[in-house]
Amino acid sequence: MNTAGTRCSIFCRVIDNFGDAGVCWRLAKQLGAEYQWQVTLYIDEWSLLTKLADPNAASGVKVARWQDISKLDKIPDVVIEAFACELPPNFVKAMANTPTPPVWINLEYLSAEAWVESAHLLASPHSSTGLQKYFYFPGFSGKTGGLLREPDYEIRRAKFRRSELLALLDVAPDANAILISYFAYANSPRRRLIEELSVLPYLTHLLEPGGTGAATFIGNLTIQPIPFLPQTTYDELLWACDINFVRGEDSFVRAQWAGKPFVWNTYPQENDTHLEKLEAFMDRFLSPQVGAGDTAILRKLWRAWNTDLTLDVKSFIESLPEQRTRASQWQKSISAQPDLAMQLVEFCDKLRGRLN
Ligand code: TRH
Repeated sequence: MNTAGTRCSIFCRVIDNFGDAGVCWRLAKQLGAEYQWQVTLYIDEWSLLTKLADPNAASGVKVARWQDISKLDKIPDVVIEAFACELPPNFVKAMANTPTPPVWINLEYLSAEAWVESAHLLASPHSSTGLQKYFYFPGFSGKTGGLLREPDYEIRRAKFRRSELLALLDVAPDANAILISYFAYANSPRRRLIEELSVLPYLTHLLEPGGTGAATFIGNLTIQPIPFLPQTTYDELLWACDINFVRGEDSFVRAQWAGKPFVWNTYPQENDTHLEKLEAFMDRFLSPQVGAGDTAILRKLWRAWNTDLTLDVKSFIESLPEQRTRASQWQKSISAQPDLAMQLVEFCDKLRGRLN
């Protein structure tokens, strides 16, 4: 399949935090570098990209401001509307008026819930123009759009030197310390975690990207703020740590690729919808097909982490060998699926063939 030169615009309006920009940037980079698509990413929060992006990794990608959409003189071949961000009506009109309208994709949020499989790739006609918009759902099964993963991921990992990263970050954990990365929402029970870690009979060292100030020491726990890292260095942090606390969507997926034990903080939603997402993911991740062993410890900890209940971090840490095996088996099982960019390119190519 050679779709090189496909003109693609990705549209992203940041709702909050980093995930919307993070996912769009990752997808843009991969479509540009791996498939040689000519990608323009229209985004309303430029400042976020400068935090996430690494300067040498954007071959084939142009970043534009949201208001520059009106300057677009040629309608692209593929339009990716991220997370139903609503394209400007004039732009949609211009799409409809082109002799060959673009393939229009609505890239949705990730969820492990079963209904996603039946909604993936469904077409929905746009109300005033009748243009078809296709729902594209990332996911964990063969009936979804897969997960974002760059083709050089394992190559980068093979070259990775933990000692170099720790030196770069000025992190010098005790040789016996359990190293933990921490990225969670403000409403997570962080205080409970700190209290529990500090009284454990093991040394723990918690790294907080984006934190400020000096390191603090509480009982057996060291808490060390580190800078907010570019996405590629953040991957390295996940490889370097024994346990990763992650949140939302993209860091959650990266922790799964890292194949290390992780604790997921779901993005808080109205009516506790996020707890349904949590259960749906746990059902997949903890299924007997992924691995044998006691799943109750992890289920209890993840539920507590997302509902502010007493945590049992001690049991989790004591079961780390088992947790490592599961995380690595899960990583193998999701690696066996075609990645999101590959599936998306194939789908767009099929539709363009049909439309042209
Ligand atoms: O930041 P998030 O909470 O983002 C999102 C948004 O809130 C979004 O609206 C919501 O719907 C979605 O979550 C589910 O969490 P996420 O998805 O993990 O995005 C964080 C991004 O930041 C991800 O691309 C990884 C990146 N990152 C770095 O590059 N460096 C870092 O040091 C850290 C901690 C994260």
